[in-house]
Amino acid sequence: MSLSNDDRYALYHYMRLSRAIEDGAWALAGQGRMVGRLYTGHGQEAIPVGCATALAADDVMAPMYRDMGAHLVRGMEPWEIFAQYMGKRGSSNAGKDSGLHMGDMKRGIIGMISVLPDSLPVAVGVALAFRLRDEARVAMTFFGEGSTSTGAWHEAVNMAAVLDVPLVMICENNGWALSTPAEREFRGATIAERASAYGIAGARVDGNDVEAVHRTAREAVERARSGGGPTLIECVTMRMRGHSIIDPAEYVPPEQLAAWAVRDPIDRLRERLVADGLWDDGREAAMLAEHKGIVDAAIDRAAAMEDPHPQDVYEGVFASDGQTTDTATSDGSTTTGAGA
Ligand SMILES: Cc1ncc(C[n+]2csc(CCOP(=O)(O)OP(=O)(O)O)c2C)c(N)n1
Ligand SMILES: [Mg+2]
Repeated sequence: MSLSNDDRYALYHYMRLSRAIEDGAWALAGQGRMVGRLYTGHGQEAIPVGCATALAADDVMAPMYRDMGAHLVRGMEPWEIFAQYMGKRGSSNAGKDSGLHMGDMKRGIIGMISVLPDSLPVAVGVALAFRLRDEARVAMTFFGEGSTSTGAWHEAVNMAAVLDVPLVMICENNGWALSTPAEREFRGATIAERASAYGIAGARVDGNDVEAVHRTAREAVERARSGGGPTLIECVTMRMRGHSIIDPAEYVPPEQLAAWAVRDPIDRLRERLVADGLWDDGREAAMLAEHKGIVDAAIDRAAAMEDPHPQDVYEGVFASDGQTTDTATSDGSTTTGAGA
């Protein structure tokens, strides 16, 4: 399965833009203009980009808080990401959550669920719906290696396997779950080897090699779409910054960071493109300038948006399908009636 030059440029563009947005957001946080926390995807960009580009337009994806590139691939605009970061009224969840805990069903993106790894059982349900409706569609979801030690993870993988649903499960093994190193999270050598215990396909891939990630994800998406069932893919990578912006991550050994710094996924693809005669300093400078313009314009547009209104705090929170529900009011009392 070979990638065209345009495919490779697109992988490079999405990884670079993702990092430019994160750097812009980091600077914004330093100016006190962010609402809530900022999580990092720095060094892990190959995984969301390589995987999301393997999906078709009507497939559905449930990303996690490090997967900015996956949102971009699905068409989320940078200004929408900054509107979310700034907690604006017109953002994905109207200022009610922060970070990349955002989604857009029109683009097939299920918003991140904070309780880990609960996006996974939801994705199993989405994939099951596709199978029951006889639709040739695929669901994909992402989780860290830390979440694979929870009961919900094992139940969901088992259910996906037994029901043989069209699902691709991406584990981003970045070596750490907050301050807990991988060797204190599980005993087996790999996450991928668990696939055979559940009777499904599994693969382990260098998570900092975007082309390898993409090829592995594409095979899994094709397997799922053609009735071959779920796949568990372990992408081996490293979290290069703290868990979130408030975490200095002093617990990470500097030599571990140094060993991974030379395997940066963006640098690696650029070096390959240069070696193949497809990239040079001029193209690099033009892309950096283009991305700076995109990020600056996105921040300005988001900053000019309206802030949420306190009276809207319950909007979009309760059922609105006409069913009778208990509806909390802004003064804290409860009314019973048609949902708001
Ligand atoms: C059930 C549950 N327990 C704890 C947390 C708090 N928490 C948020 S992120 C995180 C670390 C997750 O590590 P991992 O799954 O490896 O993902 P990573 O952050 O490394 O990408 C924890 C413990 C949570 N969100 N949900
Ligand atoms: Mg982790």
